[in-house]
Amino acid sequence: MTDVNSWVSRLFSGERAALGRIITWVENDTRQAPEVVSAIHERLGNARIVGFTGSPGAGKSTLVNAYVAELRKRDLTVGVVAVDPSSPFTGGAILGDRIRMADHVNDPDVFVRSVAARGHLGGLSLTTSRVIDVMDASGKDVVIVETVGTGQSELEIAQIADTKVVVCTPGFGDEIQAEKAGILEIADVFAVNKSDLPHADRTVTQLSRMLELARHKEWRIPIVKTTAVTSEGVAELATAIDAHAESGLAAKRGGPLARTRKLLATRAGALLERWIETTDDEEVDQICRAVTAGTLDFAHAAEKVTGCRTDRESNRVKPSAAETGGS
Ligand SMILES: Nc1nc2c(ncn2[C@@H]2O[C@H](COP(=O)(O)OP(=O)(O)OP(=O)(O)O)[C@@H](O)[C@H]2O)c(=O)[nH]1
Ligand SMILES: [Mg+2]
Repeated sequence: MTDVNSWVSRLFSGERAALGRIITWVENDTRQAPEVVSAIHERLGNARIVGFTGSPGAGKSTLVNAYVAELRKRDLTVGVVAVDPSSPFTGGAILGDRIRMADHVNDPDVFVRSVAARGHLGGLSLTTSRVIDVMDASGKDVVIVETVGTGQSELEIAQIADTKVVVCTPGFGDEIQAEKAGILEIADVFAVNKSDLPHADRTVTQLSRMLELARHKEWRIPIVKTTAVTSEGVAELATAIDAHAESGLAAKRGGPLARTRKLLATRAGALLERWIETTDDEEVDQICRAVTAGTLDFAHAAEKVTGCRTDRESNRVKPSAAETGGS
């Protein structure tokens, strides 16, 4: 048995030291990492992956800490991945996260790990996904991913989760900003945290109005009021997460294959973006000229350039095998 294999079998038997070591390998993309990936892939898909995202300081870590306690009451084992896309260092924010998870440091069935940017250019979501996989393979029942902020890379990471909890605070709904649109899109469950502060009910009302306008129809997004510091509402939050996870939607859109697909889509999109920006291709030039001149709209131009079209009926994107021609 190779060194990697022996560590992987220790991982499968739930050994904490193996979990820590193997996460370090995949995180740093060491020479052992590819072997780990293929050794664990058949053990994936058993953990429930729950993402917590939201504005800085909304109380995500405090809420995760309380949610972990709730899961432990149900005798479920838990892995927590705290992602910090902004910091290449294990700095202040991460240290804060560690302290707020302190309730569980002596619990052998809770494993908390921070993942920082650490020079993985554009690869933080891949690293996060791998760390999730390792926790999944180690037999954790639930893996929680906390991402800070609401930027593009944070949203990308948040989307790896099977069930996405968006954490906001009273006042969130007072003004609709563009950056909130993205967060509204990804939410499966809303937590209005710091509900001990004034105006929590008003925020719930505003949010439910916003969500009525959103296109989610197959799943009614629950809005749960929580006070993470006292654990009030956290049992209800856990119930709402369960309901989503068991609705079949999480199964349909989640799991290890869906994570891979999401990451692949992002990378393919980035390639296409670079090609369109830099190519000398005559057809791309023509399409740009037509859009600039107002004779072609962006939606159709994008379809032409990618060779994909959106079926108006089903809203599904398909490769346009038969070009109908004309602009
Ligand atoms: N009043 C009140 N304060 C809370 C509540 N939950 C968290 N806080 C406080 O809000 C502050 C931020 O909490 P964190 O859990 O670190 O928030 P976070 O969203 O993880 O922060 P970042 O990871 O830095 O984005 C801390 O001082 C918490 O004690 C709550 O329910 N009510
Ligand atoms: Mg935090």
